[in-house]
Amino acid sequence: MIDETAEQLRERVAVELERARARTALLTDAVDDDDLIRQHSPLMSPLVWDLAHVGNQEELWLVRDVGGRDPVRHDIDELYDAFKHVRADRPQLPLLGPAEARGYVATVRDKVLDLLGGVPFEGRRLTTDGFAFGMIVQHEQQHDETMLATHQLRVGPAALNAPPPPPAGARVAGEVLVPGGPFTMGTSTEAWALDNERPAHVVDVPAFFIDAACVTNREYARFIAEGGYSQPRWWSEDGWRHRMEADLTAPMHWQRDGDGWAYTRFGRTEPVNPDEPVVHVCCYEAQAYAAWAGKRLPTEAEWEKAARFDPATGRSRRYPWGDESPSAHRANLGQRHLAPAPAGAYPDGASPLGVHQLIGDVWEWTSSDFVGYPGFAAFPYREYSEVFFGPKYKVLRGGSFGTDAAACRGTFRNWDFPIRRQIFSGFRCARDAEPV
Ligand code: AVJ
Ligand code: FE
Repeated sequence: MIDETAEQLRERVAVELERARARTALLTDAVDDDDLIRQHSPLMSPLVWDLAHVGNQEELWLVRDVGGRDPVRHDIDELYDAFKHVRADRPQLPLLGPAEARGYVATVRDKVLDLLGGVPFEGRRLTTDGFAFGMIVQHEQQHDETMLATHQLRVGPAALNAPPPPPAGARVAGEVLVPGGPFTMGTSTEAWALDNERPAHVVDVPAFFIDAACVTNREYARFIAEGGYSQPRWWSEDGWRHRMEADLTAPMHWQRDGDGWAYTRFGRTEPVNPDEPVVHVCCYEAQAYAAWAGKRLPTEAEWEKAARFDPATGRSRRYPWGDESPSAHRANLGQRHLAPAPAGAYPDGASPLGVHQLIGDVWEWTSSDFVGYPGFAAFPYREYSEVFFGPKYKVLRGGSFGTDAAACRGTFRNWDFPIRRQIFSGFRCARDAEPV
């Protein structure tokens, strides 16, 4: 924000911190103490771990590093270091209890709001443009999405409520041709962009077709009905091995319901909505579907070109619709709804070429490994992104209904193991354009 004064930046930081905390409170106050302490799946931490971890990260980064103040709880750093204990082991740790954890995060936050007034938003790269604060806002929002995924895995009566997403309001084409040629991928100017989104660099992407919408439940159910899960020819070697080992037969949370399908969402069982994008599929399932459909997953560069390239100017935009930050009529973000919206529900969020809902609804698997861009520099520490670089992780793009706008933009990169499907993951397909 070029014309923002330090005072306006302080105000924006305070608002964003408060918005993240209100969401954390919503997710952790929705269930009782037993539910906060319990592990709902070995894939996830107990909610009370996420809560105190969010506070601990804020203490390390803002209270100690930026503020130079004394530790609040030096003794708990090890417990909440994500690299020290895998998620499955976290319930056995001597964690802070719910009341203690709430008190801890509140104490840390008070100190942060106190020191915010004296931070010079210039000079050190950590404080320029409020980066360290932006990183903490995004960190809390990312853990809020993780906690939302824990809610989805939790068994028991519904604890969360939200109005349904909007219905389809526009017709969406099948595929869109993205012209070949160079475009600018990544960013060097987005103030709160994380290290893995940097630097901006030119990539030459040959012409390709990309689906204008994500693959729907209707389409995915056809893949199942036509034997998609029993024919190894559609699957990669690793994918087929995983499909057999894990006995995959349908997206996570789907159950047979007469001739059709039902799913349980946040504690409510309902028929699968054929018009919604499929969600809770792993990368191997996405790859198999794409092969069955005669297509493939987009590469990460293709996804970003479809999302950011403006053919009229040749410029890369911040979002498919332009440079303005997301709002409720552009994208299904921020847990305003507890489901992805059908294709055509956000015509104001489409790209200039007519690709819909790239931002929000479901994270989209790409075929790309998570690696650093040319000129990558780890910041502020290697453990944020760099230690994950390599062929083990695949990139997901675009954010889901559970991703906050603060942690989502055209350049934002998420990553996970290709077997993971407890996240809000779906996909769209792409294919090479015939050479002319
Ligand atoms: C970017 C979602 C893969 O949750 O592991 C949270 C974000 N990093 N705390 C994750 C993150 C440190 C990260 N993902
Ligand atoms: Fe974290």
